[in-house]
Amino acid sequence: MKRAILSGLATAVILLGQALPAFAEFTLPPLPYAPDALEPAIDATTMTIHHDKHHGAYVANLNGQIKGNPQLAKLSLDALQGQISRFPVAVRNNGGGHWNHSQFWAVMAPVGQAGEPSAELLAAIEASFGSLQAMQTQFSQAAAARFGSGWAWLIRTPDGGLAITSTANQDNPLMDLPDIERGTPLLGLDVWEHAYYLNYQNRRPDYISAWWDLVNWNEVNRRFNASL
Ligand code: MN3
Repeated sequence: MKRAILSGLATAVILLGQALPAFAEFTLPPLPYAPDALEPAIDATTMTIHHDKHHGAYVANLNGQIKGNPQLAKLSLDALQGQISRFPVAVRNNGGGHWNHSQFWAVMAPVGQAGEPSAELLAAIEASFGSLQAMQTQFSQAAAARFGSGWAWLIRTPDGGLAITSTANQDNPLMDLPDIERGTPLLGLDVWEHAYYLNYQNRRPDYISAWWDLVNWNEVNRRFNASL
């Protein structure tokens, strides 16, 4: 009797396995801290709307593209970025939005928990920019100058150096697109108005300046080490 039940269970598991859809959906990662943890630089309402509604919509819309683009189901979010040119613009926008925001939450931390650049990262920054402050100035200028919506990035370039770049909309430096300076993102800042408008209105430079206190250098160090 017991054996029959187990056998029946095994059959059910096999049938269930066959009935499962042949794709894995993308999922919204939870914020790694409370929505108010980044105040006053970024307020809790902005964080909640940004994460739950904006990032949530990119994930839902990306999943909505799987049926029409079944090869999406076989790609990790990271791998998708490097072959984004094969896909329609809706996958580019929502797949980029999902990747970009997943990194954005991770590269921020509450003030006092943000660490500092490792000796190795600091040496690389000084080799490419002269000083940490010079890198931050160049990054802030790229973020302020990005017309309309987009992102500023510190990247590790294919030749091993570091560089500052920016991308429009939800593009990022991993994408295989002709108008993008490619590299491994170490730090990316969202300069869409939805990221700062409630608190800062049109004052994007003030948002950028306040954001530096939130940079999670422990995570940037980890991304730098992984890129070596
Ligand atoms: Mn955003």
